[in-house]
Amino acid sequence: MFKKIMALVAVGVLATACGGGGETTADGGAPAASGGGDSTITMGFAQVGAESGWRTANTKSVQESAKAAGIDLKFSDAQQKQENQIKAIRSYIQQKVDVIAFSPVVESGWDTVLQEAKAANIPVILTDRAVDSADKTLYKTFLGSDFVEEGKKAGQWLVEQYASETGDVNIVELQGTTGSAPANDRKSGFAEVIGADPKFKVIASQSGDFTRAKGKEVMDAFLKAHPDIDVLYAHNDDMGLGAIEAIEGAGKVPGKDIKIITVDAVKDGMQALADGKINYIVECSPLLGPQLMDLAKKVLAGETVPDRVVTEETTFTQEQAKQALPTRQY
Ligand code: GZL
Ligand code: ZN
Repeated sequence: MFKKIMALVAVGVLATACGGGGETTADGGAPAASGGGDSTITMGFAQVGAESGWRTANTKSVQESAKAAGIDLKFSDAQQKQENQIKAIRSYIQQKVDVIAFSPVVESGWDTVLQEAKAANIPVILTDRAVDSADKTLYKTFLGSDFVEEGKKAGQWLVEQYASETGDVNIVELQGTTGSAPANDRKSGFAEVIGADPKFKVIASQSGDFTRAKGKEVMDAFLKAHPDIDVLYAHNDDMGLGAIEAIEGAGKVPGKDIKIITVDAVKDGMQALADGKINYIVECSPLLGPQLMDLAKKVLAGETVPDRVVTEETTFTQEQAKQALPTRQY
């Protein structure tokens, strides 16, 4: 929409300038494009799904920010399926949106559709998760957290908590969606930090697909196979909350018998942290909407934007959660 207007304006100006044909409006501007268009930017956003509290908060941030920025948002939910996201991106290309933004559910398999967007001269902005495309011209910028850093922060807390421990520390890990950037990177960052001390043993590690249901199911299996679990590292709060149900179902006390570290810091996670059922949460902010809309306007105005915009985020102990809860935005 936005691009067509600009083209019309150009034609309009040319027409008046060289006195050629092409009717113009009274003020000499070009006639408004069909469909009563104005200079509104149209953005196509292909969301992962609605798998977690984080995702719901992220969707809300994108939708509210588009409205506040006067950007016309087309929005799709892919139910965590890559083929649905690709279909959505293709439909945005057909609709000739001005800009496409999305959070790639997994890292690989995007080059073809991103080349189609490039060929259609529609800029793409990555938000939240990254792609592994070698061709960096396929997108304008990547706005999101540093997931390796998040994994390291989780590992760092564990190293500090068990500094005086001489025996083995048996860890089970609930990974995020297989193949997703947050799962790959939170795993590697954590492993790098705890790898410094052989007492830390990851005795089981499996995907819970970022959902509560799957987190509970996999934790049930871990508990049956391992009576000796000391720590759970879950790649998001939702899987941690599902695991808490499994731990309590096994007659153990979450936060005491089994220490729990999660990532996100959504409201339900922070409540469990304040209640002592989780021991530490590494924040991953879903509030990417305002920065996304700002980046889209800059890209469409032809301004250069940084290749990478890393979101600001922190960590929470049980005490800090009690302080932060009352004013938590998500
Ligand atoms: C991280 C995001 C992850 C969250 C999960 O930025 O992609 O996906 O950590 C969400 O809660 O499902
Ligand atoms: Zn065991």
